[in-house]
Amino acid sequence: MKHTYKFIATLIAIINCSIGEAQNPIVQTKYSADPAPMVHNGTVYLYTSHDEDDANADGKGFKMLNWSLYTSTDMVNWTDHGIVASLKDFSWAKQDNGAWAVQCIERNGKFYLYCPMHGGNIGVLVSDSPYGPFKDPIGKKLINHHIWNDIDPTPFIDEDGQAYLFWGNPGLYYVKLNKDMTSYSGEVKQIPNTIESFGKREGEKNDIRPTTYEEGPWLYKRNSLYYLLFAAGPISEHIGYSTSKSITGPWKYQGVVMPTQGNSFTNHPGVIDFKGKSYFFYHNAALPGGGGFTRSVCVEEARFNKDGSIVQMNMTEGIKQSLKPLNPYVRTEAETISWSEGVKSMEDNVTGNYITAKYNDAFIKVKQVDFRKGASKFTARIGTTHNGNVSMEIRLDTKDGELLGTVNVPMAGGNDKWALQTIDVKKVSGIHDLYFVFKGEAKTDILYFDYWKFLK
Ligand code: FUB
Repeated sequence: MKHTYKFIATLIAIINCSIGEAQNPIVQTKYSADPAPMVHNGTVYLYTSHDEDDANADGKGFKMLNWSLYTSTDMVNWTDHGIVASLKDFSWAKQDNGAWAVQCIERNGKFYLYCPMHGGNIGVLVSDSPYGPFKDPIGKKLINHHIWNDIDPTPFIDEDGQAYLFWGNPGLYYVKLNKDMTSYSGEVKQIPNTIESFGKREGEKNDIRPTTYEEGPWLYKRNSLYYLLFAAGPISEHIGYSTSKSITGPWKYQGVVMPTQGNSFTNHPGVIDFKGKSYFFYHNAALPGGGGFTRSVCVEEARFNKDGSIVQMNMTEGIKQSLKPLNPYVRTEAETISWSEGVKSMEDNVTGNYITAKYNDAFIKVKQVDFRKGASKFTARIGTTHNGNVSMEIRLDTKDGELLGTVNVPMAGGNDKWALQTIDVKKVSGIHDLYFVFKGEAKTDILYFDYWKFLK
């Protein structure tokens, strides 16, 4: 009963608290962890693991059943594509827990998702699309080296076409993947866990973990130099890194990328180059109700010194400037969000992904929308199960900013029955942050919102 109260209190905290309109964490509509960004055709695909809302309610720590996907083309607005893979995709895996840090990589038009199942080794899924559906092509474990240590796989394809898979806690292991990406040649090798390679561990003497290397390896290459970022100990983790002229080492420890911050006992790195900048992803416990088992992914712009070393970063409010203003004259999913409060993401087989507003005045913000010469109409696919007095206000620049119009939300039915509502709006032009503010007196699920679009 005590746990039930704690769970309910956490849920209330999640949906009622405001932590200010930052850009971090990237996802506010559910907990997310272990960011694994991938750049493909001008879009960032951010795969994450997913901490369930009631994780640790039973005192058993992580509760992780599936993996999610978010995308962005501007680095400030992220579209939720929901759950793209889960333990259920592996017929041979234990189904009750353990969907830890995943990573996706593309090769010859196919997308390979390397999935650790804690206490069950590592499997691989493949799809023709980064959005899935993902299928298990081999029907068995890909890596079966050590039942507990086989976690946090990170794939990497070098310029000569050789692919590698690194992984592991407390040791760092690797194999050379074959061109099919679903098998490997040769033995599993271990990167020697030396102080030269990973730095001396501070604090307690730890024979199993003599260095700062803990888990969460991430491979990245820049100007012919290989970088290995990793979650570093002692707990609570910070992010450290090493470099090498060869992917198989020897690696040289280079120091701290991000110190211990953010109230989660884990952290987890991911690095990409995108549209001329570099970005560093990580996680913390910043959302209301957040903690070591209820984490949230964040991103910072990464900078390098002239000698190639990484400029150390702190956890901040995040990326403020969009890389490309959003076009409001094409259909935009309601789950494309730069910031939200009181909103939960939903998905089903009929509608796909959509959002629900949990209380009066819940809102979403879409950053840097370019209305150009002007919009005069607005249309939304929306609905509610409540009769009367449910509406959505469209406002500019702040949650209480200029009111462009109000959509009355009809009682369309449930979240599988929708209405397409079109209204006249006040003439608007130029670039603005756009707010949708949800109004209604119901105790929960005030309305459902699928997509929107402005008309000139
Ligand atoms: O999310 C579960 C585990 O926590 C990951 O596999 C580790 O990297 C740590 O973030």
